[in-house]
Amino acid sequence: MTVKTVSVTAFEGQKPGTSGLRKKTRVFMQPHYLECFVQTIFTAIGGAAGKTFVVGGDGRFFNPQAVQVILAMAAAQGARRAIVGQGAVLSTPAASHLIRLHKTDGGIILSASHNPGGEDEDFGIKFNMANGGPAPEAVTEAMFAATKTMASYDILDAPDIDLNQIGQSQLGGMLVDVVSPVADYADLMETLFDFNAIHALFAGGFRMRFDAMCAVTGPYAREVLEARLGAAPGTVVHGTPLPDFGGMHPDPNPTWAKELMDEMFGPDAPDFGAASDGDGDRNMVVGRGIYVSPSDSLAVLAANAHLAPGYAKGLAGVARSMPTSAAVDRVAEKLGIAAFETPTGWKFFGNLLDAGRATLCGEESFGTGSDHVREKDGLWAVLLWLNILASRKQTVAEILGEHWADYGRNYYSRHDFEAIETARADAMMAELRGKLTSLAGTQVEGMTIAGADDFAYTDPVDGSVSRNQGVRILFDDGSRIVMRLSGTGTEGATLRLYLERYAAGPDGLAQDPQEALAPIIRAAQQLAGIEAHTGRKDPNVIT
Ligand code: G16
Repeated sequence: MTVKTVSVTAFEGQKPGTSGLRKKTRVFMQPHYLECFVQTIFTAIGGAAGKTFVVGGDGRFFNPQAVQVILAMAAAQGARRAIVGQGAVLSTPAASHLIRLHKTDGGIILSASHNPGGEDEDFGIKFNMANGGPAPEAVTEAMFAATKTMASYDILDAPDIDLNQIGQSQLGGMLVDVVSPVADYADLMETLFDFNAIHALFAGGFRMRFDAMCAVTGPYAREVLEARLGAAPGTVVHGTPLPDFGGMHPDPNPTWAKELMDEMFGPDAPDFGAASDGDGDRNMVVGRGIYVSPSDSLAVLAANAHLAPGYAKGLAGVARSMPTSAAVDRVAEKLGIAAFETPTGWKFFGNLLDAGRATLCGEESFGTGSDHVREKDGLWAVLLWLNILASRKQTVAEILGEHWADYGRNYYSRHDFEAIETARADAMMAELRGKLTSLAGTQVEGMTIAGADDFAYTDPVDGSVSRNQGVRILFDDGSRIVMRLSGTGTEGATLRLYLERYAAGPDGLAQDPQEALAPIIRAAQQLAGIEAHTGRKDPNVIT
């Protein structure tokens, strides 16, 4: 086996976004494209020599071929060992766990998360650090810088290795360890939750539906829910991962997980429903006849986490991304613990978790997690809900109702305007940013604006500063409008409009969120001129 040095011309636009590099699959499949980006990863981390990496992906189209390329490049560049999920598959949280469990130097994860998969859909790649978490901005910026001067990469000229059999083999000087993608992760879950109580819940007739959306979580959910916790066979649906996710859009929200929503709001609905995304880090939770928004889910989990053995001694603090509703802040205040507000992107939670300052983190984008790994974790969130349901012996609707009665309700919704022409979206944001300083004190829709800014974050652990993380317009009654452009799309620009209004109760806690937020929605249209700029009046996705 020989090492080939391949000369290349640098590609433009290999800039990591909110969570790694995401592009159309065909872009990744063009000669040298993936290789160049893998080379920049190794360059940015000071080389691969002597290092151990976890490698795997969410099983989407091109995942197996990409893993072979990464292994051949790691071997050519002197890596010591690669730990690979059987079949080249690992969910994102399971990869994070393996990085930590084996104390590796990091991991390369192949996924475009909740974006559809297939030859004409999306693909992605990201690097996670030795703590198991996504590379911080300083590292992704070093990667992007390296992409611009890329001139060659080294790769081993070797036949593909068999990744379908668990066991060890040698690729050049590198040991390849093919491991079960599921077993270690499932064992970790047993250390955090009261499996006996959840088992008893299912044994008592509690019914659940888990929609894995033909993506990576199917085998994890079957093992944990059906095999270890005794949920009825068939609890997990769409449980076989497919390269194109069976044509499903594996984004667990009411729009894309419509089949689950219809079942949960239909006759004879199960007691509890959940869905997860392409790579298993996102979750949606639904009770019988009631949808739980991700921001409310985070708040309920924070208020009740002590009921699970892994969190019985309480939480050090909680963290949420800036656009996530402030519902969890109210819980933190009552518990007397810190609440952190970070920019969008799980990577911003890493330092807080490592420093022991936050135990639970969450985002409006259907991500919730804790310090057990350094990624958000869909099945983990579902298990914490199950533990709480088993312990409180109440329905989801009762738990949510009591939560709102205790803390008040943060009405919340996100409106997405997808595939807008990038120049028009940029012009709209620039115009809005230009008038932020003049908004305070003015009135819109009968509401007074208290202040407006572009969110900047100073990491309390390492002091690094991240600017321009989203426009905030704050009203004097605590309501908010937040606007930013997504960093995970692959087509044009996606405008995310986040809307929030607080109702203290006891009255007015049971409104329809879109009705409760109607004046704020109108205010956003007026202030940003969304229709005038983009030609779009209504969003494509509402969560
Ligand atoms: C990623 C990030 C999340 C972020 C989400 C949406 O999730 O890890 O922190 O909230 O993207 O980001 P954006 O609003 O920029 O599209 P995932 O599940 O796609 O890896």
